[in-house]
Amino acid sequence: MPQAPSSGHLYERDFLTPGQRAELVQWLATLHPIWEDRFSENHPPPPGQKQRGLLRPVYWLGNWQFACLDYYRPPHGTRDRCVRAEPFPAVLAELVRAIEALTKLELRDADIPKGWHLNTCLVNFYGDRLEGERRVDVARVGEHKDFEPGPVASLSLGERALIQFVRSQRPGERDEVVLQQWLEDASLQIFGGPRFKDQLFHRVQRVERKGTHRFPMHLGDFETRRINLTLRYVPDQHVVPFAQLNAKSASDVRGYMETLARYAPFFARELATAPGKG
Ligand SMILES: O=C(O)CCC(=O)C(=O)O
Repeated sequence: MPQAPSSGHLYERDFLTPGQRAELVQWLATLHPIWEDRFSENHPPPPGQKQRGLLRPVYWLGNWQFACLDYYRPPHGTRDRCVRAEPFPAVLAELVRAIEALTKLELRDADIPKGWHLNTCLVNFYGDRLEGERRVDVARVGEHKDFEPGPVASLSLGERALIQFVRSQRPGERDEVVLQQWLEDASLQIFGGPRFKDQLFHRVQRVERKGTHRFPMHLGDFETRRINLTLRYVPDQHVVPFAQLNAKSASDVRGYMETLARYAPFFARELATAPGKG
């Protein structure tokens, strides 16, 4: 049964049936996730910051929010940020319908914006990166907010992860942990409302290393022990085909699109219809 339904945070263990889980894992194994840099030529680091890679490989469905385009940040950062991407596979589309229905049942109407539907999926891969001879655990995410409007749902696969919702304190003081939750294999978490979306930050503090889960991904040396799918809503008018992206942003992400197109015909078609092809 869902916990704490009225608080804006809901956690359901064993949300996925073994059949759904197996189908999801089988589909995930066909993906070729990419490593993105945080900044780019036309979106350089702000003063005092340096170029850096994301800690984990990612894959997006519905629309791709390239890190160098700085993600979707309404009200001002909505244009040229969400690039049309592949649709959800059937198994995920069916889960999304159930998750949307559950969200509408359990969260307050006031916390669900008009037109809200889960049309965006970020797939995060957590594990160890090989640096020379050394395995480096990069299975964590620093505190941040998800700026897409309305509730966010997240499906977890693999080793347990500790997610914390925190309140920022003054510089030099430790953040206050307001709620923490272990996210187990096959579980669903939904959070929404002003407290969880606007006031608190969230972070993945660590991912267990029990050795019970390993996912065979197309990720070379990277050893994946957890996969998380976060489902979000971007108003459809803010999702643009690559061909309609402004010239500077298109130039910044063309290389990623070309890498994706090696394995996903969808991206090859998007590139083929874009100005400056070939
Ligand atoms: O991996 C998770 O459980 C959460 C990921 C996350 O915070 C995000 O994608 O914004």
